[in-house]
Amino acid sequence: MSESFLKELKERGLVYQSTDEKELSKALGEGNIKMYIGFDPTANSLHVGNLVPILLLRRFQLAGHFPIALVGGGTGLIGDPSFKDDERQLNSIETVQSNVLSLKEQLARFVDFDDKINPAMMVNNHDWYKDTLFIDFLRDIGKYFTINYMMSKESVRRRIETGISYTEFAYQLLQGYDFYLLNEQYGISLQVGGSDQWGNITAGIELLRKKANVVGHAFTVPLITDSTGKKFGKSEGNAIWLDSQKTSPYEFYQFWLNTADADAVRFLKLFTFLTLEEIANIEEKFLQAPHERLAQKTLAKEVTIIVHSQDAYEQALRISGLLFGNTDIKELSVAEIKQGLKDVPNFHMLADQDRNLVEVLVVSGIESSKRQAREDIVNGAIYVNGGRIQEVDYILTGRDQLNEEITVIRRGKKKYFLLSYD
Ligand code: 629
Repeated sequence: MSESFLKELKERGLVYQSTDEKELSKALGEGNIKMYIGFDPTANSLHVGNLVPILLLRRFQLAGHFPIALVGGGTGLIGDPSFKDDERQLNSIETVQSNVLSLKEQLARFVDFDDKINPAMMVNNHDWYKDTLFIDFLRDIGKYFTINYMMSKESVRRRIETGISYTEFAYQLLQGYDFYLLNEQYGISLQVGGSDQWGNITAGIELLRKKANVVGHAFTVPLITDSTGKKFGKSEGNAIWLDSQKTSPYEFYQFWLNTADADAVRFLKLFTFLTLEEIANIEEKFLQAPHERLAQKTLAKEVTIIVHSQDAYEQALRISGLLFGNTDIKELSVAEIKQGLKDVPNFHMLADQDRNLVEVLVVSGIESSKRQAREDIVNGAIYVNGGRIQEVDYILTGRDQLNEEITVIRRGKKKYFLLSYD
């Protein structure tokens, strides 16, 4: 079953580099392997760029192994130089501590700590670094690493020109020591990370071999890019966060729905728990009718449910339905309407002024002339907050202001406009 687990991970595109594959496969075969993935608290939320490793924790648990999520409360105070062009600004201790709490809460949603057979675990490397003496660390750990070895890491090499502080240079030793310590304390023998983590992970393998005479295992997952080669995980320059306060479930859903045809099936394998067989079925239908976007819709649905909830998915669907005329505005709260209409033309109005609808339609640019506005009203093409208005001298007043914040104007079936009040 374990050999088939590794095989499945590979078929899903989840294995990029690895230590000796026979050894790895054997270790998985012996069953119940303990593996870990680390996340540094550099922000107060994880983002979709972390999602493949996060879901891997769950894949391991589902396959009967023990996943351990490490939150880097210690390493987060230092800053990983891997694939960063510039030295990082140090975060304050308070910021790191508060980020640790947020990350712990988020990670906890993806694994089960109470499983009777193979429970997950969470550790924080600040728990051991807060008591580690510098002199001890240099004597006990530093001695195992030559400068040549440390400088050969890609994360260091690419910074030779621009500069790297001793602090960030030392980062690989910390991650190396984590692996060593977790092996000693809990028997963790496998570390997984993104391909940017290979240098740090192999530092741990090296330490395990030299200091404990233990063969550690590791593999990396590929860094995800989309078919245009663009870095994955941003929408209009903004990161897509897992925290619903930072990226609403609706925005989150839309991000996945907008996946290019060329990426959608690959993403189903990377980001969902659908079986490869189920994905093959979806692919077949998708290739026959790409315009129906079955792959994107399934992807957006599955990932929104995994990261948020079934309710959040249904809410996202309802909000999405607004623009396409499938959802009645009355089914939505003002907050939901604002999300769904955040990209439609928005016209600012003074709150305490009653205004003639025809006039508003013209000054806001919804209609090109008063004559056209009147004609559309009479023909029943103008809706205020979902209700058709057919009186040409209708006056917009306070009662048309939802929550005293907005009025939704619709022209025809799908053309939306927002009036918002200052
Ligand atoms: C101590 C710290 C460890 C093991 C790992 C770490 C964190 C690691 C790191 N990881 C990235 C992060 O925290 O910086 N040094 O943002 C991030 N990771 C997930 C994937 C990644 C990686 O959390 O590995 O490749 C991208 O998703 O960049 O003992």
